[in-house]
Amino acid sequence: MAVERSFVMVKPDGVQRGLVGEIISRLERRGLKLVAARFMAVSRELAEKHYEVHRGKPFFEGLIRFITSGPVMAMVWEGPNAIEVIRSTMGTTNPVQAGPGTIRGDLAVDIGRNLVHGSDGPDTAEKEIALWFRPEDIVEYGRAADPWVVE
Ligand code: DAT
Ligand code: MG
Repeated sequence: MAVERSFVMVKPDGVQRGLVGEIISRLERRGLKLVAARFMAVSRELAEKHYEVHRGKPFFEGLIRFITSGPVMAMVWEGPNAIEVIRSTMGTTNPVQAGPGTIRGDLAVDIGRNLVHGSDGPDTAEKEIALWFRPEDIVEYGRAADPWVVE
């Protein structure tokens, strides 16, 4: 069981709809640990770097406009297998297919307004965390409940 870190962002639709607390709460209740957070406006430059892999796709321009359209809650979450745990908590990219009980399956209906980002693998997690945070922004700490979350 590998302890991992994942970059998670509540996108502008989540902020505008008042779902920041709901999304954080779901990750907290899962047992994951918040180790960095930054409520911020996103520049076009940062958005394009973050979504570089999608450059050239038909939805790229709309995606960049959306992500820069309002503030986001950028975070780093830590835990055993955090990357996969967060992806499954989020649900599939298209909320139409996302299962009930997932963030996107419960709270979203449109692929272009799917509320939340989570890193899709260890390499992207490392890159995204370095893009959005400085090393000193990550807080290392223990929680009394940790032994009740992980054996
Ligand atoms: P995910 O956010 O689940 O990692 P992704 O990396 O494939 O999904 O795409 C990034 C975002 O781009 C996604 O959250 C929503 C948007 N997107 C992806 N595919 C799209 C499509 N076919 N039409 C519109 N938006 C799309
Ligand atoms: Mg992705």
